[in-house]
Amino acid sequence: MNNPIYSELVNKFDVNLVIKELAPFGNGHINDTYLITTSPAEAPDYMLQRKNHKIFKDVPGMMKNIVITTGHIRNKLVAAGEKEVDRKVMTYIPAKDGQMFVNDDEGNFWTLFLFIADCKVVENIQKPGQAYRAAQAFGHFQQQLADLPGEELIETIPNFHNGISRLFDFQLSILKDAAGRVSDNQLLISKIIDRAVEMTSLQRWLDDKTLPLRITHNDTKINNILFDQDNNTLCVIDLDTVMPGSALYDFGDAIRTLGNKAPEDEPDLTKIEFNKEIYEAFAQGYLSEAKVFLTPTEIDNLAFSCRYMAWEQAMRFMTDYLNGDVYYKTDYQGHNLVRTMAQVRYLEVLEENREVMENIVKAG
Ligand code: GN1
Ligand code: MG
Repeated sequence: MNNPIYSELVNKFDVNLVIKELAPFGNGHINDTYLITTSPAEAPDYMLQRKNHKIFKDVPGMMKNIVITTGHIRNKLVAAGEKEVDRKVMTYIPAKDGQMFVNDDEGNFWTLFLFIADCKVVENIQKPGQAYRAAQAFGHFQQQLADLPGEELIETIPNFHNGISRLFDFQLSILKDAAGRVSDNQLLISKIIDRAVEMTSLQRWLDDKTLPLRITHNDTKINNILFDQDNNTLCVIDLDTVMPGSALYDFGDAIRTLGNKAPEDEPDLTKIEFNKEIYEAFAQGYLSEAKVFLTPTEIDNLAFSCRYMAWEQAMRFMTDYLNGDVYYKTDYQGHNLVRTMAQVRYLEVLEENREVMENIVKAG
């Protein structure tokens, strides 16, 4: 795929590169990503990404967040004498006009960043040691940003993990019933609504400052960490949603995928089981980095955050299903419903394991 349109786009960035090949990359639900292989072979490769501006309504603001946070991390790495800075933090390339993106004729926003070579993304962790290191990477990321004033960052997607506002959107989708899907799914809907009082407490604690607002990643799926070939972590990627949030979002969201033995869209609900070993390793790894800055209330609610994020995600998938599949990319008809059922089942599994999870945090 060596379309002239892509070369034209790439030429607008402030970098000299010769495109050898351009190919779709990865499996994100939101943006479109392409790997640009360059010539000569030893020259660095790049990633070209079309940001979904229907979802990210303020791409310039989002890119400003990314520049501020990656710059902050980069400065720390340099000060610490890190030799491979470009492998430990993402490097975005500015456009020739100084902006951090390029627009095409259709008003899309394109960004370019350095491809980190010799690395891998994992979709599923089975080894506790790897989960421990992944948790350290996310905890370290939060720690690196702990001294960055939150006011400098915008809310890329307002109310992104705000359970009260997500619940409102969900109820609206039920009332509108745009795709005529409510009546067939009453039981599933009630499983989400039944937990609303408990789950919205996280947002109430943020509102009344029982929980502190920090700078968080907000999309800590395991596939947002790069590992080297020896399974050491290199850096945290997919920084689109880095913004003020709760540390609990990041912990809970990571366990949403890592603590589940099955994928987030597993159709066979009997396969959805809690992975205690991985959870334990993750909790210990996270605490090894985050204990120094977390408050006791945050630590006390780490296990709860896992249930919260599963609930929120179930509600988001179901909202999208009821709205007629307008947000997430789907692979087949009913994909969002399957995702919702899997998330609700996972939530139930986490509820069954509540005590075990709380004890592991206490011991960590
Ligand atoms: C989206 O694009 P991806 O897969 O990194 C979503 C996350 C969800 C996730 C569910 C901006 O992330 O919040 O948790 O799908 N990102 C956005 O798999 O909505
Ligand atoms: Mg991603």
